[in-house]
Amino acid sequence: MPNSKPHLLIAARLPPLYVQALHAEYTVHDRLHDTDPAALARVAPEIRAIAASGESKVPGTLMAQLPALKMVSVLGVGYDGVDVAAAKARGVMVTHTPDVLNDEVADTAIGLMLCAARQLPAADRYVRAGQWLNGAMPLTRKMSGSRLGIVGLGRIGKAIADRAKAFGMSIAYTSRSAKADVPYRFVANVVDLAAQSDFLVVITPGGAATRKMINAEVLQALGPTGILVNVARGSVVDETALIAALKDGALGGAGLDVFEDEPRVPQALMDMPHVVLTPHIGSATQETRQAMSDLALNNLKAFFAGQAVLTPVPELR
Ligand code: 8YV
Repeated sequence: MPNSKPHLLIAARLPPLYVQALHAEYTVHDRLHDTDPAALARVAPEIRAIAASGESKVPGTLMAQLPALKMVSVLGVGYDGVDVAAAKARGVMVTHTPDVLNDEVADTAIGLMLCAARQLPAADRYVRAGQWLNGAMPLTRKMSGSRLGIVGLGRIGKAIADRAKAFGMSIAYTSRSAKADVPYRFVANVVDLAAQSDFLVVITPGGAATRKMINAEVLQALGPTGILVNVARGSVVDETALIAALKDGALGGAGLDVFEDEPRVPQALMDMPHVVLTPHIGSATQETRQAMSDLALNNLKAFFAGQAVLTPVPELR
């Protein structure tokens, strides 16, 4: 019997639990565009869908190589790597996985704030290295009761604010416009927000509109005791300016889950013991990746059954 499973291209490294589920329903071509363009050219006329991650690049040039492409399913809330305008022009649907990861990414942001303020990773290293025997570790900074600035008050930003309330933090935010439905203080300008914050947490979408939004001026405003946390996209922060600010003490510290050129992290950041670094794990728990995988699969399933997809990206709603 001929293989009747629809052909699908995986655009980037995806979590194994999702890849396994994809194999059950589709004829999967894993990253052929990167590893074997000639093989991709042979199967290109068959490929009807792309499975991508939040970090994947799905440019218009890739879509143009796939004449039967009708659907891009992103495992992630962010889809800044997908050329949505090109997809729209070709009649290609794009879906993502909002909401199911709000708690996880918000938990990660709070974890990075605590780790950077209280220096928990350094404290762990202190004990393991036997340094406690020589005396107490240097004092750190208090998080409870301090001032939080949130850059981007979307679904995840609000989940971060909910948690910060329990820490007695005063909460302000910046976004394209003030939100009517929140009790937090709106600050129109990100430099002003930074100047009024002890912690600046970045959770705004990536892409051209926010590229290097957190620049030298913002970091300067956050100041020598300020802490920057980025759980959005590396592209939102000017990494060169960040390294310079951390080096010369213009900025107090940072907790970073995302970087400009993942998985490559600048050596200068790795050499700073007071900076907390994690490998883009904002949504990376068994439970949340399962929920994201289920939603991404259900979007594909609905599409191939001729039904409305569950979570199209806003531009294609
Ligand atoms: C990744 C993310 O998508 O949701 C996003 O936008 O950045 C992450 O959750 C995740 O790494 C899946 O690949």
